[in-house]
Amino acid sequence: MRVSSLTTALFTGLIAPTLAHYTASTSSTNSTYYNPVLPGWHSDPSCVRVNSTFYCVTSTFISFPGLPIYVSTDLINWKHVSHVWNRESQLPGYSWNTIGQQDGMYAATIRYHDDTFYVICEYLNVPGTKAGVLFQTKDVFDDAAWSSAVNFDPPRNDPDLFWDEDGKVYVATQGVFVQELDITTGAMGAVTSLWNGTGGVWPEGPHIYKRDGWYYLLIAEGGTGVDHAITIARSRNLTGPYTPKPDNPILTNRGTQEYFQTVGHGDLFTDAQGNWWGLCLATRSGPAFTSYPMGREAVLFPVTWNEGEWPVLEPVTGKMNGWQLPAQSRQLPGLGPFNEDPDVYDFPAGEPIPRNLVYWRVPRPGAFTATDKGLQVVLGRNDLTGEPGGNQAAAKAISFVGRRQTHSLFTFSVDLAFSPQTVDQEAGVVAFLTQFANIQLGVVLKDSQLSFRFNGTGESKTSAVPTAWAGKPIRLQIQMATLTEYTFSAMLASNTSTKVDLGTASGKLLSGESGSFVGTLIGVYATCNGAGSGIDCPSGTPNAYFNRWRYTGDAQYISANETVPSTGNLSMSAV
Ligand SMILES: *[C@@H]1O[C@H](CO)[C@@H](O)[C@H](O)[C@H]1NC(C)=O
Ligand SMILES: *[C@@H]1O[C@H](CO)[C@@H](O)[C@H](O)[C@H]1NC(C)=O
Ligand SMILES: *[C@@H]1O[C@H](CO)[C@@H](O)[C@H](O)[C@H]1NC(C)=O
Ligand SMILES: *[C@@H]1O[C@H](CO)[C@@H](O)[C@H](O)[C@H]1NC(C)=O
Ligand SMILES: *[C@@H]1O[C@H](CO)[C@@H](O)[C@H](O)[C@H]1NC(C)=O
Ligand SMILES: *[C@@H]1O[C@H](CO)[C@@H](O)[C@H](O)[C@H]1NC(C)=O
Ligand SMILES: *[C@@H]1O[C@H](CO)[C@@H](O)[C@H](O)[C@H]1NC(C)=O
Ligand SMILES: CC(=O)N[C@H]1CO[C@H](CO)[C@@H](O)[C@@H]1O
Repeated sequence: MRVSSLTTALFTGLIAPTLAHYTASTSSTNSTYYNPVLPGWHSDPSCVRVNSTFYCVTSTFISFPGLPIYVSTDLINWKHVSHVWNRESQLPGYSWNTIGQQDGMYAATIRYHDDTFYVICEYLNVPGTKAGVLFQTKDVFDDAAWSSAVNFDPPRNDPDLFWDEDGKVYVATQGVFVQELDITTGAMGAVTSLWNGTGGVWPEGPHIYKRDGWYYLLIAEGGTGVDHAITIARSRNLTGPYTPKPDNPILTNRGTQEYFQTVGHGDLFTDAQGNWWGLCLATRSGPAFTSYPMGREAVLFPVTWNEGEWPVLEPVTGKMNGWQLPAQSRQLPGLGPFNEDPDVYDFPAGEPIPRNLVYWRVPRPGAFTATDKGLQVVLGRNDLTGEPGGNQAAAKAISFVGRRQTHSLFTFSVDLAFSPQTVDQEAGVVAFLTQFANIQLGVVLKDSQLSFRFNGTGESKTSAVPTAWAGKPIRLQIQMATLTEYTFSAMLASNTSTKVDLGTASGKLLSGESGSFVGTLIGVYATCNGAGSGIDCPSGTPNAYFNRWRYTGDAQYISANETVPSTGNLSMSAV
């Protein structure tokens, strides 16, 4: 499948001239590379360099584990080494009381001070809690080393974390305001208004840098859609007054025909040579901005920042040229995977669930277990919308796990062993943006008939599972073979020639609206569709077993008509 789609691309001339994702330029010391460097849903990136290694965090809203840490020494290959928020006990009760689909962990900032990494964030919309959360660790490669949260009460979201030369710590937030923060107690000082931006809506995502005697204040403006932009101001004094750069914004694709839209919300850092770079978010939608199921992804841009001058940020496109990149390397400590690598998961008993698989809120204890039959999933009483429990009860009762769609074109398949006993017991695969925007293909008992149920439109379509398939593992597949459409198929795991396509759905269904801040996850679900009571299915409900989980990236689009292979694929062919 993936070979033929690549071949098609080659023969139709849709392939980029350079076949490597990353090539050192021959004519100068500068390098060529392709965006996004963190494909798939990776919004609001914040990054820091320590020694020769780069560390980034991205926003995750309601999904759990949250706040992934990606590490790289070459700015291209990013290894997913931990999650800052990885245990319920770090923020007891927060997740299960989170109702809105885009509540939870907003934009974070990562910084390093005194041999310690800090990640500061705001967890929005849990009544009765302080929203500010500050975590720390001395070992980013170990989930367990991340601390519980120090809570604080910021006036707005998107906290920055800045150590001034006198050792005082400041938190700037949306608006843009600044306050001193006691990082041990969470106590905050008086609020000062720093800057209202240049007039775009939602001045937010602030980061403060001190350079050559100036405090620089970098922010996002215009909202996180097609008007998004990065603007900057500076002052000799941390609390202002700040003077805007005369020709703001310093980075945007607003009003352009670029494939990469919504460019904004970034963070700047140097490499070990002293050259400046930045990461920000962008959406591969083109100006039409209608089909972009991966949502907001992270892109890398070179920055020229001469002493005493304003920084100059290179415009974001698919093919980039800039400072010489550090030597390509995948030699990094800790467990992965790398963001663009394929999934080859068989869930051996006793092994942890792979790090890049995430849930919608903290899962119920015991709901997902690696067993000798594959990934055992306990059916949730509620369907993926959260009904019939609704709202709060839904928090504990959705059985869903998935990985980010990290490629424009991909193939995902998994083998399902499931024998529903009672009407409406169901398990299957799903392309999931939110509880209100997802496309499902399940195996379900309808009347006394084992059936497929495809739901791509809100109206479901059922068809009988061939009688010869009864009792055998069924391979369910989701594929994007074009930029605009998902195809859902089923086949006998033991004979792929039996493959039947059961439905197609537009990528537009998983773009924006209830999920404008998030991005599509590809995974599996299981539900008894409201039988039972509270948050439990009736006792005796069989579990679903998912095995041979495979996800392969088939192509990355870097413009509406050019593709490049992913770094995940390059790594497999021994670069
Ligand atoms: C950076 O290098 C210094 C000096 O070798 C070392 O003490 C420190 O632990 C390193 N920090 C990280 C995060 O690697
Ligand atoms: C930002 O706007 C508010 C409301 O108009 C105003 O009170 C505040 O002083 C402004 N802040 C700055 C730094 O100009
Ligand atoms: C800097 O800000 C502080 C606190 O707001 C103020 O006391 C001081 O006068 C300011 N300095 C200058 C040079 O503006
Ligand atoms: C190399 O890239 C930097 C950053 O974009 C740019 O400032 C510089 O002009 C480039 N040099 C050459 C020789 O292209
Ligand atoms: C189909 O999915 C939509 C969400 O995309 C949901 O609102 C609807 O309830 C689902 N229908 C069924 C029968 O599950
Ligand atoms: C596999 O399925 C195809 C299509 O139904 C069928 O023609 C073929 O005989 C099957 N092969 C085996 C070994 O059962
Ligand atoms: C891609 O599309 C652009 C804009 O529509 C066009 O100018 C360009 O020639 C196309 N390139 C290829 C390789 O088809
Ligand atoms: C999209 C892409 O480049 N796919 C390639 C990934 O690597 C395999 C093995 O080298 C190739 O066969 C694919 O064509």
